[in-house]
Amino acid sequence: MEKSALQIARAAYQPKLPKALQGPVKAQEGAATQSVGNQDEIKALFPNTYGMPVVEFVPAESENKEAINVGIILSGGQAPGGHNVISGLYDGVKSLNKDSKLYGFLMGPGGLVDHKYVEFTDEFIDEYRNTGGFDIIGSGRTKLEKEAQFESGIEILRELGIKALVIIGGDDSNTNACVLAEYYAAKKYGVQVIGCPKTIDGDLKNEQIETSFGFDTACKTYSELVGNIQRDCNSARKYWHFIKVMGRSASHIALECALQCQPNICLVSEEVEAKQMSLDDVVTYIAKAVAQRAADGNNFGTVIVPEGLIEFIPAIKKLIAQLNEVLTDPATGEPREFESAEAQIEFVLSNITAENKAVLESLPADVKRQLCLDRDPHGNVQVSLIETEKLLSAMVAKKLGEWKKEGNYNGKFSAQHHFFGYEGRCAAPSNYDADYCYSLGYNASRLISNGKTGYMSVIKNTTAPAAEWIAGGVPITMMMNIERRNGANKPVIRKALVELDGAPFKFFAAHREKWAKETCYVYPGPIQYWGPTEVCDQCTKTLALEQAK
Ligand code: FBP
Repeated sequence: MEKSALQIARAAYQPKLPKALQGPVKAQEGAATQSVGNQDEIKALFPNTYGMPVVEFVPAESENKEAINVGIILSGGQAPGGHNVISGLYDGVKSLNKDSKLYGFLMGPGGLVDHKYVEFTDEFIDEYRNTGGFDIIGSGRTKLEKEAQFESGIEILRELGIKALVIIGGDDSNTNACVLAEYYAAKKYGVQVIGCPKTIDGDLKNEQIETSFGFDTACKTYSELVGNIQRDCNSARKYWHFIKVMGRSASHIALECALQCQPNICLVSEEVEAKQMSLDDVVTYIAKAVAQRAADGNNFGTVIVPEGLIEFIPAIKKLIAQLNEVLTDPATGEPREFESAEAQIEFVLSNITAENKAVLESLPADVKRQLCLDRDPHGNVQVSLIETEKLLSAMVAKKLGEWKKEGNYNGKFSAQHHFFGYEGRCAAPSNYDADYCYSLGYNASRLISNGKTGYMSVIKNTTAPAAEWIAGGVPITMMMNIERRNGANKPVIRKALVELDGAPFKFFAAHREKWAKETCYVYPGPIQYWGPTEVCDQCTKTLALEQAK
């Protein structure tokens, strides 16, 4: 594979490990744990993996050095640092015993079910150290949740002598990792399952997980781009830029970009929902800021729009909830099949309430179509396909036109649109993500050698220098509760949305009026890998504000 100069230099970077993982470790166990909600139901569903203690690794004299064969799966959307989780796990199992083997299942969980895999070697792994992307083995969104899949999986695991499986994924994939761990434990198959917290969206975090990997690099990549646009915007002074950023549900990415770049406007879906804002309220909010800046002679600005916004507007949220119900076949729990898109739309229109139908009919034709048709394999609306940034700017233009006629606005409004998503998901990992991911992978090897299953690999205290990071594991059941998903009650890991009383949002809320009126853009520039710590080794502003004691 041909490499750029940066890739060659980056390959030589040795990711930092917490001090506790630099030699032999032993597991220090805490008290029995409870799930975050619905304790009795979760306990009944996970009798073999419920209530286990939180684990912290501390230095030991010696450790279990038995050779072990391990498998790894990348699940869901790409996130910078995935290759370092794999190289960390590889180095971890090899440091235990050079005869240990690591296998990668290809193209996501489907690789386990279909028995498609590769064995990692030194040369193979070395090609991918500190690089972005998931292309080392590919990723996929196949849901691993059926007994037949688990049984097919065990066949290949037995054939390869694999005793532990590491699943790198977001909340849904880690929930499924836990279901698999429980299944294999109940059947006494002797295969451990360990999860690893991944998603650029940043919504897999809680008391135990400080951040999901990839969030840091993705936000820094988007912030560089937002900063570049702001500089262009402030140079030409003639456009309003509507910038949508990824985040299927939570607005953490939008908020982090706002904290880094100080745009004129940043919408936060969670606030829109809490304030019960309608689409028209959101449009009026933006239009007022545009009009206020126009009155000051500033016919330009930037608006950051979170990808998931549409799902948080209460009337649309209600509509989507009903769409999810009617489009799921109650007999199988699977999406209903239709002969054509038209038949699907027809079915939807005749099976939803009059109120929801009115909301659906009020939306532009393409948005209406996307809501009715497109679902990912987890049954979620594919919000990345909905062009919210264009929808909003068209509605703002219309409103300003009305105000102009009434004599309440006298500016110029010309919009540009951007969507930053795929640009950031495979970026070369920042030093933070390179170190964090390598540590997560290496740490997973110690969870395995300590016999754990149904645990998520966790690294804490990450606002401190890497040597002071704390390594360990958290039982996945501890993060679960029961939620309604696609027409059924399911055990799931609770998704972390932006907390409106949390430090990052409060900081933003305290500054946004000034940022809207004045032009106080910050231009963060590209990620730096070499140089002073305050430039190269910083965590996100979200994490710094959250962890500030
Ligand atoms: P994960 O939650 O699987 O990490 O993926 C998140 C995400 O990047 C979202 O931000 C985005 O909405 C979605 O993936 C896009 O998915 P796809 O790659 O299937 O288009």
